[in-house]
Order: sequence, then structure tokens, then C-alpha cells
Amino acid sequence: MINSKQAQQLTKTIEAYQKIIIAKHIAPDWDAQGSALGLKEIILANFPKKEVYVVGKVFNSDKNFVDEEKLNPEIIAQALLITVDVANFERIDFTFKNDVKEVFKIDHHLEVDDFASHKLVDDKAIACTQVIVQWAQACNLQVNKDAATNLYFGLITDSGRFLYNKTNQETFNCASFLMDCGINLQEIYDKLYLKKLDVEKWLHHAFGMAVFDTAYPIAYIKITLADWKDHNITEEEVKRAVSVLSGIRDIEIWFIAYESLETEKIKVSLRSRHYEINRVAVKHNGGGHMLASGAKLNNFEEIENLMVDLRKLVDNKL
Ligand SMILES: [Mn+2]
Repeated sequence: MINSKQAQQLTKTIEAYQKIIIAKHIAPDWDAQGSALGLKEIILANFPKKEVYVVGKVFNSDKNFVDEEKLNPEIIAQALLITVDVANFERIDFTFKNDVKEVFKIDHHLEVDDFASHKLVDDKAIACTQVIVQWAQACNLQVNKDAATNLYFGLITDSGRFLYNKTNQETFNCASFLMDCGINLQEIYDKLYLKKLDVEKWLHHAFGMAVFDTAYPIAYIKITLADWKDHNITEEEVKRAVSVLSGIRDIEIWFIAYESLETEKIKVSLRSRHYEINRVAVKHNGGGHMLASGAKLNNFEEIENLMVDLRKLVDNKL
């Protein structure tokens, strides 16, 4: 649950500024972008005289939001910067973040970097958009369909369609509230989940190439450039092949090892349902999270070394 003093403080701070810049984390996801656009809509609907600018990259694009072109040093110097869905100052996707008048942080990550003068943070919230919805509710602000749609994008994606652990009663309350604001679930799900035929063909092909260890619950897919280059897919889409091995009872650790256009090395995306695979990843030029890590190999022969370490991990001998 959000802290009501912090929520009131956000409204007061917005009221105190004429110019407001909203920035999210670099390489934004739906939660970051939905938070920024939803917040902008709410501010404009409730405080129509404010000038609000969303900055940084557009999700899944190399373009920046056009709002950013309207900024100049004078505007920036007078502006309140609101950051959404970003825990660290360096990760804020705004070149002039040092030049603003004041920074207000809205977030749902664990607090590691106290970069703002004020904040509205709930690290129990599944999505940053959940924090923004609760703020709007706490302050009786109007939320129109556009704002609600953007906020729902964050809620449904950061919760993995309400599957992940931190999904709770508050999450469903927010979803219910957003439905009352007039969102169209079918439109949202079509935008998020309709698949591209070329990618689906690739994923099925990739599953057919999987190698299943006979003695251990480990599987992998070796992907050469020749395997993927004629599939009319991007390298990001190649990487999605790792997901075809997930959610299978008999497989507890899985990875893809693929030839990339970006490096001479073989890139590895490594996943696990409960083993600490990051301990193996660091031994193979990589690292990451306990259940999702990356690594790099010099050649495909090194897959066998990786397998040796993963089997040791399963045997508790690493
Ligand atoms: Mn988030």
C-alpha cells in the first residue's frame, strides 16, 4: 500500500510546478512507459494548465518521445522532474536530469539510491503503475480511458498476467478500478499478445533443435547463424527461443547458446526454476540473477564445459 503522506506530497509538488518532465528507465518496458504516459494524462486531465513532457526512448523503438524536442535549457531549469519505475539515478533516461529544479521519484523497486527530494515508493507493489493508480485513488483524481489503458499495460506485464508472486489484492483492486475507467481489455491484449507468424515459426523450429540431457533435468538449444538468419527475425526474437523450454516439469535448467551478429562470442541465455544458475554464469563470462543469467562462450564446443558445471550444480558439488 502506498503511504498517504507521500501521495499527498506528490499532488502538492505537482501543484507547485508549471513545467513537469516525466522520465523513465533506459530501455523502457511497458510498466515504465505506461507509468509515464498514464501519469501525464492524469496530470493534464486534473491540472489542465500544466505543461507536461514525457522524455526518453519510446518502447521497442530507437526514437525518443516528441515532447523532448520542445524542451530547452530554460524550461528544464524551471521544471519538476518526476521519475517513474527507476531505482537508480544513472538509469534515468534523460540527458539533462542534473539540470532540473527538483526531482520526485515514483517507484516500486527496492530503494537503493535516494536521489530525489520527495518520493512515492511502494516496494511491495507489483508494478509502478499500481503505485500511480493508488495515488490517483487517494487524491480523488480523474483517470480517463487513455490514462487507464497505459496504466493497465504496466499492471498486466509486470505481473506476468497476474501470475507473479507480488500480485495481491491491491493489484486486482487496481485492475478493477481501471476497468471502471473504461479500458478495453481485448484491445490491450491484442496489442500485447498477438504474435508474429515468422517468430512463431522460429520458436517451433527452435524447439525441434532442443537437446535433452538423459541423466539430468537440463535442456539446451544450440543456434548457429545458419539456423536463424533465414527466418526473417531480429536477434531479440532469436533470444526468445529460450522461452520454449520454460514451464516444463521435467526441465529445471535450460539455456540457448546462439551465434550473434554483435560479437564473435557465443551468447548464452540461461534459465532455471530454482537452481542458482548465476553461480555457473559467472564462471563463463557472465552473470545475472539467480534464475535468469547470461554467459559467453568462445565456441560451441564449450557448451560441454557449461553442462559439466550445471550438472555439478544439480549434484550440489559446485
Ligand atoms: Mn516496473
